[in-house]
This record gives sequence, structure tokens and C-alpha cells, in this order.
Amino acid sequence: MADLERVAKAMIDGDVDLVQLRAKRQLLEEIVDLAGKLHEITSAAGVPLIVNDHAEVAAKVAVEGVHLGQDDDSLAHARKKAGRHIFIGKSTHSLEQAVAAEREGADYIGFGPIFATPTKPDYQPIGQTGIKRVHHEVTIPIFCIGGIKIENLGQLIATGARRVTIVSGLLKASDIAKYARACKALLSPEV
Ligand code: 3NM
Repeated sequence: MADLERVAKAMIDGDVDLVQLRAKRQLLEEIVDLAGKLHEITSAAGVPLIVNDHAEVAAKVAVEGVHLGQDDDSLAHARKKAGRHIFIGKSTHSLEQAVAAEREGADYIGFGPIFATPTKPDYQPIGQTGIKRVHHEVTIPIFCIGGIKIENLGQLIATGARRVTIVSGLLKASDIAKYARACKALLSPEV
């Protein structure tokens, strides 16, 4: 937990817009526990916390949202499980899935993996070519994800990306807050 707390605080210090708890190996009770502790930190900073996969966590902890994979609950089922209004996002891996997720009622989508990534090794990267098209066809917020680092963020933005989710780039950064701030500066340059 100490590490989770340190990382979350550094991300918030780096001005991230959202924090997502991705706990793939933990039991549901452990995720509820982690989400509760993390939410104390994020809510104090006014940063929404999104929990992966398990909408029932939202029935127990005041998280702001849940993120679903293609094989998780349907949007409708997840909303029922949460039992209150929350943001629900969905991972999509093609233009078709992206359009379908919006139609299903998702509040936002993840779109990727853009690049090959050890964080999600079993997925074929979809590359940058679909980014412009998905932004044309889908109106809800789109978070590009997968292999995104500060080094390739500029080219991704040039291709049309507006929002990104970064996992290992942030977690492996020697200064997480500084890394996040540098990414934000590229995404929302002051005019
Ligand atoms: N979901 P990193 S790609 C968790 O395409 C995840 O839905 C993806 O991690 C998707 O920033 C991905 O370390 C991995 O590459 C993102």
C-alpha cells in the first residue's frame, strides 16, 4: 500500500486528470480495500478514481468510475451492479468495437494497444492509422493506450490523439510527477 500511495500522490502531483486502479491479480475484497484507500487520496485532490473490471466495487467504495474490458460485464449490467451514477468506460481494440461501445452507452473508451506493450502482451498493436478515423466516428472521449511514452506522444498527438492512458511509462519514470507534467504539457499546451 505504501507504494500505491506514493505512486498515486506523485501522479496527482503531476496533474493527471484521472487515476485508474488496475489490479489484475487481486481478489475482489482486496480490490475493494485498495480502492477505498486510494480513493481517500484521489478524492482529497479532486481527481476521479476509476476501478478496472469490477462494477461491484462502486457499490462499496465511492469511486467515480469503472473501466470494463471487452470480456467483462455489459454496460447495462455494470450500471446495475454499481447501483448509482458512475462513469463507465470500455476498452476497445478496433474502430468497430469503439463505435459499438459508444452505442452501448459507454461514457468514454480506451483505444489500443496503439503500440506493442509488455503491459498487455497478448494483444496485436493496432498502430496509429486508425486514430484519426476513430476521432471522426466516435464522439465520447477517447483515451489512446498501449506503449505510449513521452518519446512517442508528440507524434501520436500529431496523428489526432487528444487523451492518453500511460501505465509503464509513468510507473517506471524516475520522477513520476515530472513525467506526468511533461506529458500534460504536450497534450494541453498553453496558448
Ligand atoms: N490496455 P503501457 S493496452 C492496460 O489496448 C492496457 O486496451 C490496453 O500499458 C488496451 O502504458 C494496455 O505500459 C497496456 O503500455 C498499457
